[in-house]
Amino acid sequence: MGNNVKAFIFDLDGVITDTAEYHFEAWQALGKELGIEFGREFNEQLKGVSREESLERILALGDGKADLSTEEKGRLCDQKNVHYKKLIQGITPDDILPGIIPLLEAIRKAGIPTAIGSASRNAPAIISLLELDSYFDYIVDAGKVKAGKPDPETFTVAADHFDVPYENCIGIEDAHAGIQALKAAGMFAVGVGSEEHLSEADFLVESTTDLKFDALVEAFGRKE
Ligand code: B16
Ligand code: MG
Repeated sequence: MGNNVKAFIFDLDGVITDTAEYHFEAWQALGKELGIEFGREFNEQLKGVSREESLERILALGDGKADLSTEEKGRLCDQKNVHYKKLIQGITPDDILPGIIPLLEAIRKAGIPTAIGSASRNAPAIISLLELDSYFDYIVDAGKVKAGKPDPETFTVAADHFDVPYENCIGIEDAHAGIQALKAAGMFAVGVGSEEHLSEADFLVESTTDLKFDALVEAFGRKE
């Protein structure tokens, strides 16, 4: 089983661990300073998109704030990241989402390579805090790509690293922008979350607990 699956590529935030909550807290704090308030529904739009694009979307909510200089925007991104890095310091292996370790073990047993495809420049640090380094053969973060999700580059760079065809890759994502990136790459897109946000996924599960190796490979096989 799984003969034609040549790589598994995992999004980080929302799939391996729930750092979205920390991103939300840090962006909300920055927003408050700028007089821009937003809640969880708006935060959905920040999932999977880059730090810079997240700031643009927040500023667009505020009165004329989108006109800030590039330097000022860079400073605000740095400020958010300093806060975010403080918040993630407490991450431990207990923060790995349910179902992920059994899935990674099954993939290892099948001898299929694994990568992280994340928009976060903090991805390598988070994988280390989770003590998952030995489960991933390669990490693609924002520092390795020119265009972030929904552009396919985050995922194609990972497949190219393993020298495997895109159509033989399974990608797992929790964000709309991430599913779009996987589809644009021609990969099999597994969504974790609600139909409302991830309707374009090839295979949808409600939570990471439902990410079972056999079910994923079988769904991939049905699509072929
Ligand atoms: P950083 P993912 C994404 O991670 C987050 O979902 C998104 O909210 C964040 O803005 C982006 O990383 C950049 O993160 O500021 O740490 O570089 O879902 O692609 O793993
Ligand atoms: Mg994500």
